[in-house]
Amino acid sequence: MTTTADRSKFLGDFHNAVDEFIDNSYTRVLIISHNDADGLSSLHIIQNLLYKLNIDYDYFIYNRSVSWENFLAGILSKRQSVKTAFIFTDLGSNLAELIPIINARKEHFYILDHHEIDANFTFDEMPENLFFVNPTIHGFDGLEHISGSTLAYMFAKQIKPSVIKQGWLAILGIAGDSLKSMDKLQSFNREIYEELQNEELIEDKKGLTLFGSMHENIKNGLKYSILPFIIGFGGEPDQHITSFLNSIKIDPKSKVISLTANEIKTIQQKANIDCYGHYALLPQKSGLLKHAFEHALLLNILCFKNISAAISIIQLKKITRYAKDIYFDYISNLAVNLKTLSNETPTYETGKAIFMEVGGKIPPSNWSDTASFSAVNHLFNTSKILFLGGLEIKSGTFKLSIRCSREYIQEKGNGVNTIISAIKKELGGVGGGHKLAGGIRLSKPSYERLKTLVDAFI
Ligand SMILES: [Mn+2]
Repeated sequence: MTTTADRSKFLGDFHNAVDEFIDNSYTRVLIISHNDADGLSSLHIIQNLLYKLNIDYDYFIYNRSVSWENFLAGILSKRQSVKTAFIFTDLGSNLAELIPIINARKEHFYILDHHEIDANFTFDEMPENLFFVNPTIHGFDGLEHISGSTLAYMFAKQIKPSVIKQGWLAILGIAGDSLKSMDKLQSFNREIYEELQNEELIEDKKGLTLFGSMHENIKNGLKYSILPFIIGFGGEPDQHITSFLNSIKIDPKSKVISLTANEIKTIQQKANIDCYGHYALLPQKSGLLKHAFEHALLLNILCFKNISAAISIIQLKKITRYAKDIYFDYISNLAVNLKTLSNETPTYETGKAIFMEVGGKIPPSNWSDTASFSAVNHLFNTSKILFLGGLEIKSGTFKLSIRCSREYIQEKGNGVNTIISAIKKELGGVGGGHKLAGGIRLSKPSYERLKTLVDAFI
């Protein structure tokens, strides 16, 4: 990827958007952002910029549950003013849908996104009032090279250098989107990570990485780590983990981040795990919120449960009781679900696909996240596509979460979204997704046909 990325073309788009934004001296800006940790971090960065510039602003969160047309219908006012601008962060690359809307407006639109554009879109008809900045069209990887919040941060800092103080927000976005240890960051993500580290706005540490539970003691760390999920410890009873730790003379109550180099070595050897790497701490926060990965995960969880709690918690130094309970509920359920899944054999398996029917074993509301983290943790054969789900009683349809690993994409190319389109064309159903993850609902007869035809769609 790095070899094909065209940095100067991307920076051309970027500086053009920055210059336009400065030259137009807008009086009002509407921010539209995505409902996840990366989106909320981007939102806060842009809000901070506008506050510093003394520009009046408002924001809206888009969760993709309605079309862009329906969503924007409630936001675009009858009165159009060239003194108003829209800034989209961490979303807005559905250009086939958005361009006709933007074409009909007078306001300027800035789209700062790192999601891939629609496969069949061609760039010949860009509206004059659209400033589209998306590094993926110039060959950058939207996960490893640049997050939505990294792009928002670069934009804001270019306009107002003092935005650097809010750079820690970009690290939240990176941690939430990339699901990797910080030593794996590349390109712009790496550059801003090092910049913020040098400015002491974040702290980089290395050690045992039990993401999801870095703020915990080692007993809970092994039990509730979701990245990696540790088979044999994850979701297992306390007693089992405690006696293991006692047998290797490690205090189960030791904090994960306080383990000595020798203790880490012993744990890795005796538990047969390989999880050592870099992680980021936010020096101005405490407890769970001090840990960038866990903070980001909390935002992602809250985005689905209580979006206003998610938006307000970014501002807090210390987690609320309410948020802490939700986080613990989530992580303990996920660990148990991943344990259940890792003990299951596929319900049905073909040359290219694995079907896991988990109805009655994992609650339907957890299917999607269980599927995602089983993919990230390679809990199923990574050369195949995972279809996880079952009959949803309330709708009477089969609900499937479809996942593949990044390794699969690198080797085989066809992503989940392409597979879903092929299934819908042949068997009907509703659904969609992106390269690595998506979902579909099918009638019972269609689901049965899918099981026999699946290899033809992949
Ligand atoms: Mn993002």
